[in-house]
Amino acid sequence: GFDYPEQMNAAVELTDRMVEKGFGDRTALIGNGRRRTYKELSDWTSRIAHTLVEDYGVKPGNRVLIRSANNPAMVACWLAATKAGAVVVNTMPLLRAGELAQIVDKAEISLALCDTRLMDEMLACAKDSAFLKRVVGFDGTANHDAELDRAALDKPVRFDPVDTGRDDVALLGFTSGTTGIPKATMHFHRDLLIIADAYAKEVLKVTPEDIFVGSPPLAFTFGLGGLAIFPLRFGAAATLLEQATPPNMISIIENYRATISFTAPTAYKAMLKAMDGGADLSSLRIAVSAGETLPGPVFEEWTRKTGKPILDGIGATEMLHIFISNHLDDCKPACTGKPVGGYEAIIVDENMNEAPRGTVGRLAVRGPTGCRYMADERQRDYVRNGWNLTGDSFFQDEDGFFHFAARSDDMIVSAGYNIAGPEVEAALLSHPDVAECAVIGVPDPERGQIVEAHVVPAEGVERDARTIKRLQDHIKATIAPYKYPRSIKFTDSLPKTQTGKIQRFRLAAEV
Ligand code: 3SK
Repeated sequence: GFDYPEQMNAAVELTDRMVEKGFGDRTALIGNGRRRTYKELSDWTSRIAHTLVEDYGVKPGNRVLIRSANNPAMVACWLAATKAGAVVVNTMPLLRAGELAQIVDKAEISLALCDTRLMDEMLACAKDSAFLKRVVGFDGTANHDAELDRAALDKPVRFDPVDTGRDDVALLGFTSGTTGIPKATMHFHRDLLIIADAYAKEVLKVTPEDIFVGSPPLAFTFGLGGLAIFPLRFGAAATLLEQATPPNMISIIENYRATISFTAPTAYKAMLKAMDGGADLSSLRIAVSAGETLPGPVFEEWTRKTGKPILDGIGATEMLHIFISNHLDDCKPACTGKPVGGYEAIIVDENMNEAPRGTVGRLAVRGPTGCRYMADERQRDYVRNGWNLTGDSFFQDEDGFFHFAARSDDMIVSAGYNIAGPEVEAALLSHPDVAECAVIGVPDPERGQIVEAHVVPAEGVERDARTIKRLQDHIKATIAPYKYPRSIKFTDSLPKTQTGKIQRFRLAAEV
């Protein structure tokens, strides 16, 4: 089990406690051209916590929104608000006023901390808000030159812990999923530590020598865990990139000799290409992939070139982080792995009966970090007997490994055949003409649905009938021929959520 004192605060554990444990002089965060030690982070977050309480009247349980790209100041604001006992909602920098307003209303946000470079949409959201009373700017660069920074400057570096308990809500994770309607899940102080003490300890085996790099926004719990909680829990260092493009990640890996990366399959594909051009990724000891299922060809090429596997995993905002993962010493290609210690996963049919091994069904998970929706009706529909019903179809093989089949709504039924769109996508991605793709089902008078592929071609590839024929032949030769896309459309880019998930429903709606 995961045993924490009844009275505890996750942010104190990740900052002040790390200084007490002797990590004070070690690097905690690297970003915007600066390094900050654990002692500096502890002092910084205490000063901001004082400011939140004394200048802005934050009380335990108040909801505080943070709006920023990934940078050390965002981490400091999140930790400080958590230290002050607030319930934090981290938000993506690309959200517009209307999207922010949905979150503000749902979470009843009273205070927003916003990088001054991102103020316009935040202020537009605040203008007509019934809840949001105050927006305070912070400097996301290293200059400390904004209202919050100035107010924090002369505050004490010691902050006496407020009265938070291990089962008090510390974080609201918002998920737009692929439907676009935001829903909030509640996470306790203890949950923030459990994801480190479960997944990060067991799978990543983090040591203080590790240096983390990655692309997921801190506003997505995948990023908050991978780029803040995991490094800070073990005295390691996190590098934070406001623009986490593959070239930027590569230069961080090369310059800082980063050891653990968190990103999605598309970025690993781009990194593989960069390796051909001489990029040195040899410092990486673990590459974590999640958010989208990892295509077999990307796994195989990575393993061939680096001698190490990419560890595919599946997580959910509802569960806070990854709950099924491949392990370094127990890893199968083209599959998602086995449940992380403390979590259970089963495959169920529509009546919640457990499906036999090898049968595709809905993935259900339960574990110590979820799932608690803020709206009761979702809890009733998506959480049954403590099992969180995910939106994914999986099957479990005879060795206990879980294999992704499709998002439950990505299953295409064509002429009576069940076709998993992602399987066709993986086959397309194994062809050098394809840079990115998404496969959907479109209505067809004869077959009910046909498979349609939207393809971003690789550089220099003609968008013509010959390429279409080449790709169709490739699919027929790679997987069961009935799965081949009868329609292939070329596009410059695919619609994605801000966390990088392809929004197939948008392609389907356009069709
Ligand atoms: O797989 C995901 O989408 C995910 C969601 C939240 C946290 C972590 C992960 C990997």
